[in-house]
Amino acid sequence: MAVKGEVKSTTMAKQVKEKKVAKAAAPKEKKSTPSHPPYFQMIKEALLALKEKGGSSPYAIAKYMEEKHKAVLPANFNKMQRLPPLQASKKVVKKQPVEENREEGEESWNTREEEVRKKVQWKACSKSVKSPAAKKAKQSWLHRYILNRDVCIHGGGTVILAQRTQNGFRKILLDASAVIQDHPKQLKLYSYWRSSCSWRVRIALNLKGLEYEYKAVNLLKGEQFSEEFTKLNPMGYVPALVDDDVVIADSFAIILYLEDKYPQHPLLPQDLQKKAVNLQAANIVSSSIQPLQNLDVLKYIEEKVNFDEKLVWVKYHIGKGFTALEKLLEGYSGKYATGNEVYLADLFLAPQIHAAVTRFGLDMSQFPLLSRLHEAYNELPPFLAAVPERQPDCVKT
Ligand SMILES: N[C@@H](CCC(=O)N[C@@H](CS)C(=O)NCC(=O)O)C(=O)O
Repeated sequence: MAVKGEVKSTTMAKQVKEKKVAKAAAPKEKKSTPSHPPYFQMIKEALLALKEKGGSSPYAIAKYMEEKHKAVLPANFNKMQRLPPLQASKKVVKKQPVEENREEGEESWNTREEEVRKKVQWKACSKSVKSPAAKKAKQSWLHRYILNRDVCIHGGGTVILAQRTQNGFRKILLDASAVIQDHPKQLKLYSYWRSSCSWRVRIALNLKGLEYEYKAVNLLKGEQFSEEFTKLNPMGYVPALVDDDVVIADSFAIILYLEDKYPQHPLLPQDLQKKAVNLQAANIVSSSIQPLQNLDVLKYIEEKVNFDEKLVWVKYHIGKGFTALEKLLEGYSGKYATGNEVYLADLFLAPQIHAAVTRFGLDMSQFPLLSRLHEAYNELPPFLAAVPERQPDCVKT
């Protein structure tokens, strides 16, 4: 028989145990990730948009960031300082022979930035230097943001962009292409050269000036069904995009994600009607044409009916969609689908028209508007760089 004390201690032990179990079972609170683009990205965006020679002031940059990203910036986004807290580099920055590192078209540090560099006292920002003066310099006016090879230096009232090299730093011209070229390749695109869905995403990445690593998935070899790829997209379709720890499959979802995260070169117009037309046109292609010409559908028709029937099928469905698109875009088109700016509809139309012409031999004479757009797309570098023939996995037949 248990005595009273024993019962009590058993009950307490039971309670503690239950508490522990409940704690372990409770879902862990997810670490919230900021909904705004990384600070470095926003600073770059501001510098590119402001286009001030020699860099822009932290105030101007922060003002731009605030105007552009007001809705998503944290409530404590400091109005005075307006930049995130100091993050000191762990690396010792050596004084570098700048001329040796200079590439054609680049300015060296021997201009105004050389003075800034001297003032900044590079060694002061290294963790190995602990003098009070160094600490003061670090805390009061030196902010550095290091992201792979890039560094943004905020010192002496000016913010400039520089590139980290083996020997130290060098300035990058504040020219869109130079800076964008230098963007780290954190993005990976799983793509197939001839896939029109991958192609749309390639255009979006090019328009937004985002570098990416091309990961070829050979659809003819069935690589889309591999264990590795189906972890990214259980549907076994390309494209899939990996952006750090974010994985997205489906071209529409990927493009809208890129649009939110990388706002440069907006793909949707402000005008609501025009925006809706862009979404409608994109959807005609992505849900009423492309799925009907997909590899597995065509294989099925070939097997169940015959080889010739698949072309008849494809032409019928492309023609139906194109007829609707001609009518839809009639009142909106300019040089491009919905005016004189490239928007979402163009990203979906370009690969679809190209496939209709080159792969399926569709008679385009019934579609004058789309034929005109096809020609216009063939003159745009971000579109041309995305064509199948220019992809690393292209197979010449
Ligand atoms: N809705 C998806 C469709 C993706 C899709 O159909 N991809 C095609 C290439 S464009 C594919 O991977 N086909 C492989 C197959 O049919 O086995 C998207 O837009 O990404």
